[in-house]
Amino acid sequence: MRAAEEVQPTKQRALMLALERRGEEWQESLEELARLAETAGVEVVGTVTQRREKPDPVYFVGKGKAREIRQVRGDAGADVLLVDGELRPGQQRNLEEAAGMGVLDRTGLILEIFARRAQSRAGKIQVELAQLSYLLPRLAGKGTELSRLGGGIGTRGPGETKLESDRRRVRRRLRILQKQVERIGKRRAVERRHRQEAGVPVAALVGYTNAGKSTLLNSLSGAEVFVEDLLFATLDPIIRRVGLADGREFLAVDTVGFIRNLPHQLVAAFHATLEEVIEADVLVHVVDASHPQMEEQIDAARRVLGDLACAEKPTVMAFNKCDLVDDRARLTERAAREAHAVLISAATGEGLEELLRLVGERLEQALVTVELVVPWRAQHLLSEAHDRGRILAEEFVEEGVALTARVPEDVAQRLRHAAGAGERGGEEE
Ligand SMILES: Nc1nc2c(ncn2[C@@H]2O[C@H](COP(=O)(O)OP(=O)(O)OP(=O)(O)O)[C@@H](O)[C@H]2O)c(=O)[nH]1
Ligand SMILES: [Mg+2]
Repeated sequence: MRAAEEVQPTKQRALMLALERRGEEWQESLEELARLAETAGVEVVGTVTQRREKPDPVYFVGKGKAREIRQVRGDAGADVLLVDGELRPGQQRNLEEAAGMGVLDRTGLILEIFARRAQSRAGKIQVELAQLSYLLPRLAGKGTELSRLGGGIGTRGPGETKLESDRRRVRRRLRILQKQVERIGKRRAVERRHRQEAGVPVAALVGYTNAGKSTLLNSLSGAEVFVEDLLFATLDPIIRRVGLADGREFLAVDTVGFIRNLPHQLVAAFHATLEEVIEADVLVHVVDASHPQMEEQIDAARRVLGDLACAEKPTVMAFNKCDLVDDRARLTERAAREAHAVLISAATGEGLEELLRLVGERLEQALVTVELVVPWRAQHLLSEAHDRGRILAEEFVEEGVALTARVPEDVAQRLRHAAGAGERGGEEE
């Protein structure tokens, strides 16, 4: 009996639990949780909700409701409870106790998905770091077992005996992982520096998960990037060279998708990956225009960009999947509300020329690398470079300041002019 079960593992069955909060879009959030469950390979067999404004500090929902879940669980044959929200470690334990089943909150579920998707060494290290930072405060009382990640999701843990040694092990492992992530960050920084010195600008494809970023990268560059109709298909940054109509080139970076309330453990652990976005010259914000929650997804992506201090970067909005949209007029109107926007279909190729034209335009306003000596009498340009660009290196030399910086094109021109004038020993400005 048992052996047969293990050979043919049945799909895990989940109950979802959410609070019906007034004015908050809890239904959309719940739909997204269902999508996340599907991505994690879990079948949703029922939903329990409770109308209340604030989570109960002990059980997340009321105690009565928590007991009710135990009943529903039996009827539906569910083995894991997915909570649409963030549980404090204590709430998670109490709810597990009351409901009599494994409990996973939204962050825990997203971490499970990331763990399954991570392919590269760097991706795996970053996911493990995020998972352990999430797990550490939960290793108390009847917590969740470390090894549960290998088995089904939300499996219940072993009890108290191993706890102290578990905690020590986790802390030690966390330190090692943090060092490794630092190294990844440094290596990527060096690679970026080389790209910048080569003078090829970078456009990062950003946006909500499943918007079509990887499909777009494929159509733009002919690359074969993993595309799937699931959330978080891409975890590692992928970089491809793309040509513009006028012969210029840029590098397109495809990276991890965003989501509403992206867990902060993930943002922290994936900093080395998100750095590709932070350091890009231009952003292409890819939007799934066929999605009923398009506006919420745009907002969610913008919030993440804000967290990364990228809200002010030159951006092109690409309203993708327009082949699936019936009301073109309405979408065109919506796009017109953005300063730089275009309707595209990464699948059919529609609008891609216009997209490239816009990206080219935005790249001109983006930063370029200069490496020169700013003569002493042109020091006012230095403060402008500080204000409007990014200083990569600065060193005092006899003739002035040896500067390597990324600055807007107009500042670059004046810097070059001043440096050139310095070389000729001219006095003109
Ligand atoms: N009809 C249509 N489908 C598209 C288009 N672009 C992407 N898709 C589909 O949308 C799904 C998601 O596409 P991906 O390119 O994997 O999306 P992504 O933004 O890279 O997703 P993550 O890596 O998970 O963040 C796939 O099934 C694609 O085939 C489009 O223009 N039209
Ligand atoms: Mg992708």
